[in-house]
Amino acid sequence: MPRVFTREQVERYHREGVLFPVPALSRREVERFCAGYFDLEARLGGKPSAQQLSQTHLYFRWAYDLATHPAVLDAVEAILGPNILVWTVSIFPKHARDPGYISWHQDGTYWGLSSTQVTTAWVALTDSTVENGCMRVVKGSHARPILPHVDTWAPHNLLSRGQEVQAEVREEDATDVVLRAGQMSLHHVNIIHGSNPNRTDGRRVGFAVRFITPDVSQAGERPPAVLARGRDDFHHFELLPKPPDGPIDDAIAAQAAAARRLLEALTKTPAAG
Ligand SMILES: O=C(O)CCC(=O)C(=O)O
Repeated sequence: MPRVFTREQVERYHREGVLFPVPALSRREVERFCAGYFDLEARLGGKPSAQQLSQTHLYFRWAYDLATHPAVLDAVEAILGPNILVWTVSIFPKHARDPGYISWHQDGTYWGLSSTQVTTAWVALTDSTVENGCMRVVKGSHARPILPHVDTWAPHNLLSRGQEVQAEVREEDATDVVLRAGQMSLHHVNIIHGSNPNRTDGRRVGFAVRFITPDVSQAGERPPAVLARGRDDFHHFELLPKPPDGPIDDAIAAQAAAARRLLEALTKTPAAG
């Protein structure tokens, strides 16, 4: 197993439900992945929603290469073990002075997955700061049971239905996950997390890769996944290959359809996202 973390760091992840900052990308790699993302964003009209931006790794080579980057996978392997699937990918952009925020929530509430062998690598494509609305977490909250959530439909909430956990989160219990471009965090599927609006003139972009172990299943028909490392002896997912570097218009149409399918699948679970 690649040793990217000390035993203490792995234990901290399991105790706190989050680990950061983890180095992942070089400056050149950040430039390459940002170029891929900003091109896609422009082609989608300049301000696509997070829901429009899911599953990019299945159709764009740059997004596949980022989701399966060796440094990302080495870190995930230290948490989940040698057999790893990319379940889904989401991108969370916040534009300059963007009022968009993410309410406190637990992902495990609405993903419809059969176990908590799930971790998210949130890779910063720009600096992610307190001022521009970095992710925030409540350390240790993943150890509590899944709490009730409501759909608020709040207009600037970046989650599809504005899902919000029904628990008061005190400011002093929140930790800011501050990252430089190219660094990432890992967070547990049940940790309470959210983020504030962007109060700066620059943008904030996070590329979130959701990883599972192959024994995990998802309610519904065999959804797509990517075998990132090791083997899959369970066959709960349809394993898709690395996407070709083909015509971008075809890739955009196929990705839009996949994003719609994922949203529909998640909408079938309570308090969906
Ligand atoms: O990008 C953010 O601010 C929050 C992201 C998030 O909710 C997630 O990755 O699960």
